[in-house]
Amino acid sequence: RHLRDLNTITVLGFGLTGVSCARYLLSLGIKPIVLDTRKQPPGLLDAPDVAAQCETYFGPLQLEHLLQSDLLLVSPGIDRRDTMLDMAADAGVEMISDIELFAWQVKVPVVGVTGSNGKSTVVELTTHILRRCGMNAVAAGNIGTPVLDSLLPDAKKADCYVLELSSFQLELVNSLQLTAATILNITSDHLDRYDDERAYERAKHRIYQHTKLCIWNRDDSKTKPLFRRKGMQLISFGSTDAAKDFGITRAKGELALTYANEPFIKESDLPIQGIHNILNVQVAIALAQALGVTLVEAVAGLKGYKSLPHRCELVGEFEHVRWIDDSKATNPGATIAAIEGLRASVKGKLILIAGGDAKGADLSVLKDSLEQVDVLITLGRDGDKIAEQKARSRKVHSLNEAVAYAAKEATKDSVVLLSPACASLDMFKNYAERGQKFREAVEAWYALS
Ligand code: UMA
Ligand code: ADP
Repeated sequence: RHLRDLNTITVLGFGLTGVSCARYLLSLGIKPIVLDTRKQPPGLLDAPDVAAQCETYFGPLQLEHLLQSDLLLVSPGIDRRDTMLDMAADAGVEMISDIELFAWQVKVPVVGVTGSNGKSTVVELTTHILRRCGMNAVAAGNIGTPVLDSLLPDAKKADCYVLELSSFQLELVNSLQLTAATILNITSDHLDRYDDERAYERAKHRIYQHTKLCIWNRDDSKTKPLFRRKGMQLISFGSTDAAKDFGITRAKGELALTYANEPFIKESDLPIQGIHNILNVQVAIALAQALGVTLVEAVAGLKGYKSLPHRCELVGEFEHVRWIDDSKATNPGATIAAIEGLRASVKGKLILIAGGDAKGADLSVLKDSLEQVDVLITLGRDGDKIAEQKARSRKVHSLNEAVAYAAKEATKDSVVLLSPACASLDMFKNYAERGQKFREAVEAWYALS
């Protein structure tokens, strides 16, 4: 595609993605129009130099700005169902995400990761393996670095990309050619942005459109490609053993990962623990193999990987109580994985702190897992809906209050788990701030008591 042939390119949204789109276009000598519904979008503060070089309109959208565009680059935070966007689409304005523009321009192999949970872990782990195998792999996308930043003239040279792709980004992708891609799992999330679960699933499945090797989860049949296009290959992963694919075997009381029924590494030798992380490792190895690394090299490449913060991260052990920050659990699926993964190793009580903005999710799916929790503490906008799933619970209004109550309830060898099953935006800037405030509250409690 020749971007220079288009008269007017409009960037919709001026957050991380919008800034990167505008900066990339400017680097090609194209001056875009930039719109954002917010009067003071973050890009104004973060990239005043970029704003100064573009034609900008901030505040309520105006249809005429959309209609005069030949191409609209839509940020993921913008709801595609917006009436004004519908009208522009009906009028023939082409709409794409930054990922699609990246797909038009990229020259090296790309692998992609989507799913309700585990995306960032798999992207980081795959990138770690590839780098240890000597490749200049670059991680980008929903993980936090917009993809177009990685194509700027002064960006680090990449010989392959590992992309984290959200359902929002995939909605407006049509020609992304992936060497390999995975949908890790599909559980309820983002129902504030989709008419129903099916619409969310369909957005995720767009990742397989032009993918050579689709890596799907045998434990979650929703992840299997719905169509098999010519030349498409499939490989699966999962928690059972499998003849041709990745699996798990249980021998002498210990779990081991298998490929084609052959064990190749024990769980205790992995850098991250828990069944959900074993699945994440299987996928990272499969993605690395698709980019030319052998199984033996990929396994060696796992060494030295450090898990990301706020994903079942140990804050500390104080007076025989372990405090775990799983603030990144922003949907019920992640919280279920944390409870199931931890329960067996907790000798005392398992105390859960949950609640926040549920984004329209059905929280009743938590019911069975909450049976395994000894004390439930709820907070935030949808905390009461979680409390309804268990006979007894304690409602609090802040993380400080939650920590104080948990500390009083905790007995020797208990675990206090912050795994909210909800987004943080009702009370915090983001999940990272929520995790940090939790850590500070725990440290302050033990400093004072
Ligand atoms: N917004 C407006 N008006 C606008 C544009 C945006 O009100 O005109 C609001 C949105 O409703 C949203 C917020 O601004 O609440 C941010 O939206 P954005 O599109 O400007 O977001 P970016 O700053 O570009 O960040 C996005 C991803 N955010 C979202 O999809 C909401 C980031 O993922 C991603 O790291 C970044 O692009 C780079 O690719 C974050 C995220 O929360 C981590 N993703 C969701 C998730 O993981 O669950 C999908
Ligand atoms: P994402 O980028 O999809 O949000 P992360 O790797 O950041 O995924 O992890 C988010 C949450 O999901 C954390 O609470 C983590 O413990 C949990 N998690 C990680 N991998 C999986 C998995 N394969 N299945 C279910 N939950 C997972």
